[in-house]
Parts: sequence; structure tokens; C-alpha cells
Amino acid sequence: MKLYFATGTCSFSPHIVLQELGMPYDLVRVNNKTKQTSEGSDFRSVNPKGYVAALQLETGTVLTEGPAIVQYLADLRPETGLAPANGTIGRAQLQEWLSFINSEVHAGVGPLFNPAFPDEARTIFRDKLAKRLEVIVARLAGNDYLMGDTFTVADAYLFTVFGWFPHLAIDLGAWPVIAAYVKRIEARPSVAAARAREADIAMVA
Ligand SMILES: N[C@@H](CCC(=O)N[C@@H](CS)C(=O)NCC(=O)O)C(=O)O
Repeated sequence: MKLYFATGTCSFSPHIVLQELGMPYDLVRVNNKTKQTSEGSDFRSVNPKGYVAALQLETGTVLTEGPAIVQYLADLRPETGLAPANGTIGRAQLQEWLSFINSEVHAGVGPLFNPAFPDEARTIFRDKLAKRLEVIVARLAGNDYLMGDTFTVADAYLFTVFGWFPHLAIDLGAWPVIAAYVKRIEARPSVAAARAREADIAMVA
């Protein structure tokens, strides 16, 4: 398996999951501006959508969209508990969280990185985001992870998105439950190991 990644982006979520699985994988760095990769290709020839993450399987099939990638990966090693079994209510609830993170949180903060995003729209997005965070706070009060006691792929994704907040001058300390959650996941060996693997791959022009 080969993960196409760009540091500091949502591709970190499947990267954490790969580390949690303990399976071998290759990494290819993508320059998200030029679309050049560390293997010398134009990333758009791998993923015509032009954005990370993309997971290339041994068969050559390329899977994109973070929520799909992490579920595929989790199902390779069901014994890890990274996702409840397909067809169960637990799996549907995991997908409920993945959808929420993807469409309400990830897509809610993405435009805030764009300096051209108008201030008025910025305020609307920030207010909406604060409401979405209330949902997460309510869930994490009394639960270590989104699905309860068990770390799942949804936590890998949410942790990754929360990693962007300091860059947007959003202080997670305002939500102690979230700050504690981030700290809890930060302590997982998979997070440090994924960071170290990414740092080993030279930047691409
Ligand atoms: N719908 C995609 C969105 C992926 C996405 O937003 N990727 C960003 C990094 S977090 C990216 O590579 N952006 C570069 C671009 O769009 O050119 C998913 O959920 O995986």
C-alpha cells in the first residue's frame, strides 16, 4: 500500500490509522501547490481530484476521500477495533461521526485558511463551527473517544482536524474537554511514528 500525503493536512488521519494497524506501507509526499510528488509524478495522474489523501493498493486501485480510506484500512485488521464491523449499528454510528467531521468540521474550517475569504463569511463560519464543537464537547463529556471507550478511525480524523485550529488562532483551551481529548490522542505512539515517517521524506518542489 502507498499513501500519498502532504504534511499538516487531512492525509495525517489515514497515516495515523496505518500506524495503528502495524502493517507495512510506502509514503509518497505531495506538494499540494505544484502537485509534484516525491516519486517524480504529477499527483493528478494518481488522483485526478488533485487533493490528498490517496491510497494506492497493490492492485493499482487508488482510493480517495479520507472517510472511505480509513474504513478500508480498519477493515484490514478488524481485531484492532479501529472500526466496528460492517452492517452493525456501531459501524453506522462511526460513519455518522466521519460524515459529521467531514462535512461539518473539516469543510467548516477549510475556507478559513484562504486569506481571500471575506471577513463577514469568516464570522459566519466561525459561529457555525462553535455550534458543531458543542456537539463534540457533549459527546466527549464522560467518553474518552467519540465511540466511547475505544479509539477508532473517527478519532484519528478529528484529532487531525483539531491540529489545524492553532493555525487559525482558535484556542482549544476554551473547550477543556476537547483540549484533554487532543492530549490523549497526541500521546498515542502511532501519532509520533507517523510524524517521524513523514519527516523522513524530503520536500518536493
Ligand atoms: N473530500 C476530501 C477533501 C480532501 C482535502 O480537503 N484535501 C486537502 C488537504 S486537507 C488538499 O489536499 N487540498 C489541496 C487541493 O485541494 O488542491 C476528503 O475528505 O478526503
